Amino acid sequence: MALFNPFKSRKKKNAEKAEAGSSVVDEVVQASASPVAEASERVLDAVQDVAQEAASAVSAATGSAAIEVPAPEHPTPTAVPVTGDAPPVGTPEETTKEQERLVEGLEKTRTSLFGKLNKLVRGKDTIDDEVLDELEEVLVTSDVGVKTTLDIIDRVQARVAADKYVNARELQSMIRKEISALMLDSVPDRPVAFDAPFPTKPHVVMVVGVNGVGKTTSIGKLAYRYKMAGRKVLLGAADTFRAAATEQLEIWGERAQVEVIKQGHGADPAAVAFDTVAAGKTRGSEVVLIDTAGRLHTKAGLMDELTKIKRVMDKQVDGAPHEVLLVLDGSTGQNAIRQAEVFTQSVDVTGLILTKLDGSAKGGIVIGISNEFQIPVKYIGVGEQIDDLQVFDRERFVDALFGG
Ligand SMILES: Nc1nc2c(ncn2[C@@H]2O[C@H](COP(=O)(O)OP(=O)(O)OP(=O)(O)O)[C@@H](O)[C@H]2O)c(=O)[nH]1
Ligand SMILES: [Mg+2]
Repeated sequence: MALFNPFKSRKKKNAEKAEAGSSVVDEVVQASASPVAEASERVLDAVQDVAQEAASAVSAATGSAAIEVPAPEHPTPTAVPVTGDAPPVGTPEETTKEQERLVEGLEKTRTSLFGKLNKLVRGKDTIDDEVLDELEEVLVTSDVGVKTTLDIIDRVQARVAADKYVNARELQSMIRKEISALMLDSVPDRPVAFDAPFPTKPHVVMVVGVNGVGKTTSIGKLAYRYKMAGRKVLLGAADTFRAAATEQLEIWGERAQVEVIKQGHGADPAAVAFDTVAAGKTRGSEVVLIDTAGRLHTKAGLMDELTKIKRVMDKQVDGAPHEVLLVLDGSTGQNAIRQAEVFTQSVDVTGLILTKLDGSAKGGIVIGISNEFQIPVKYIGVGEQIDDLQVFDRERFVDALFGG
């Protein structure tokens, strides 16, 4: 496997840095602008352009607004199982079950990361430049992300400089502490607990992301969790582009036993969002969750549409949407980071949902993404069932990642 390692040897790098005053980050930027990276980016863009144009042509032919590429595959509504044996929300039994699911889901990431870390410290007594170079490679290739890797290395290096007696065997517990410290917590205005009070009624949440990442599924799971916590929830079917998107949300609404406001295929998504927030107000809903069509992060027009949807909701309820949750498919590694980059530039993303962590070896992405974009990871998806969404808890996550 060709590893992405933008780093040179630490000694060489430090010498060059002193000489030219260049920074490690500069090197990384240059490395990512290499001909290979550029070429692969062009291929990706070209594929996306072709897909987008095809979607536009279909939309033009059908007379609907050309807004998005339909997701390749979708679950047949009855295919998603609902567990009947879920322990009651918020109980110790539920906490244990959630931790087990997380440990299970992160197994591949844990095995891979551990394997690399163990290999790294084997036969070494001290943390020297060579160990730090290898640690950089381990973290970058575990999808932790370049910026966060550098942050972790800097902190480890500072500790080593301050305490000469730190040895290589302690490296794992140091990394564990640093990882936990780097991840952000959610702010009180946007609580993660399903029974926590909101400052505004209704509390409006818009869910965005590229195609097929798990937006609608996550909304269904969120609705269920809020409902189980005794909250009054309303869903808005503002994905009016993809055929059967409304029906898919309605099925989740039935499962979670919450109502869905819809207008149907081809309607203006901003109008649906407006109606939903208005209905939420008159019905006394506490939480309003707005589903949106999957959109390619590279298309400015589609990103502008989100701004319009946001604007109309604010006319109904001050400050709405109070949260914009960006859903990222955790199994796509660096591609998810690229999506986050563009979405955060266009929309004011307030929180992240990382889905499909079950069975993925790329769980390391969770570590870097919150630090890289300074946005908290709020929820994680660990399966397709209705109770497979967890509030993100960094301690619990690090425990599941390192064991113990
Ligand atoms: N294994 C697993 N699958 C998931 C998870 N979340 C969503 N999925 C699956 O991902 C697929 C796409 O989910 P959707 O919720 O339809 O995705 P979407 O982002 O709404 O898609 P579009 O509306 O087309 O943009 C479905 O098959 C889901 O069951 C998860 O946490 N784990
Ligand atoms: Mg959807």
